[in-house]
Amino acid sequence: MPVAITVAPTGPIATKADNPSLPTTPAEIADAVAEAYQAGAAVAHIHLRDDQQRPTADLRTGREVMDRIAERCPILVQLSTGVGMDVPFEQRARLVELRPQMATLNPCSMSFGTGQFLNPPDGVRRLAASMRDLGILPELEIYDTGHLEVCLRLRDEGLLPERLQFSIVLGVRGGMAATAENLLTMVRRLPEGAIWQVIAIGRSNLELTAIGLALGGNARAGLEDTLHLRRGVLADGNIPLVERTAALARHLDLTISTSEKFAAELGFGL
Ligand code: KMH
Ligand code: ZN
Repeated sequence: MPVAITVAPTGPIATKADNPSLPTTPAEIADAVAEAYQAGAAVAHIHLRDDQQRPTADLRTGREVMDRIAERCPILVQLSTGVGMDVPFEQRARLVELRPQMATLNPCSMSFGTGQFLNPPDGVRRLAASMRDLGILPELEIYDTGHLEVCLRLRDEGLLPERLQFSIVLGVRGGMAATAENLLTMVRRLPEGAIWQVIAIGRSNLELTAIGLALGGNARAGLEDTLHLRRGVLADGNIPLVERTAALARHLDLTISTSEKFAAELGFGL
């Protein structure tokens, strides 16, 4: 199966003070996504920022970002319902009203760096049900083995599609450490036929992305996951990170999926 690369141009925490190339306005985010599409990304994982660079779940901002991306390229849009630690769950959940093709679903609450990431069980069930009803594919963000068990339970209750799509998140303080051993443990526990990728936060981004590709996973690249191209060297935008991931895949003799092919693999047309 060809490898789908997801670009994650902006996350919930860093600002331009951390890396001046971080896209934060709708125009900057759309530019970054369009360039990443040209560099081989099939999916864009999107966090929204307000004009003070703070994470927001504002629906108008979301509409503007989605429209600007659609004007530029046919990439699959995956809205983050994680948004940012300080945005209340119910506001975050409303983003599915924008009807992206995909959206993240974070199944459990946890400590997240110095903050707390609240995903209450009843809210998660409601969000999963609205994604199902609106035909939005959930990307299940699992930061620990227990998160996977919760997802399997939700699937058994009919709240998730039969074929699950996971992001195995490594390196968040509060979740699993970024080690090859943890990744292998998670991959072994995934249900048959699952689609998955590694999200490797911080220093081990390159190594764990490479191991994920070698194990048959998809890959994610972008400033949400690492601000650096290598130790001590800030990435000059998202493109060097996407290009690096595409090169890794090619060196491993893997073909890179298009948005259209990945949409077909996921069972919907573009
Ligand atoms: N940065 C990720 C590890 C989401 O997008 O749904 C956490 C996150 C979740 O931002
Ligand atoms: Zn995210």
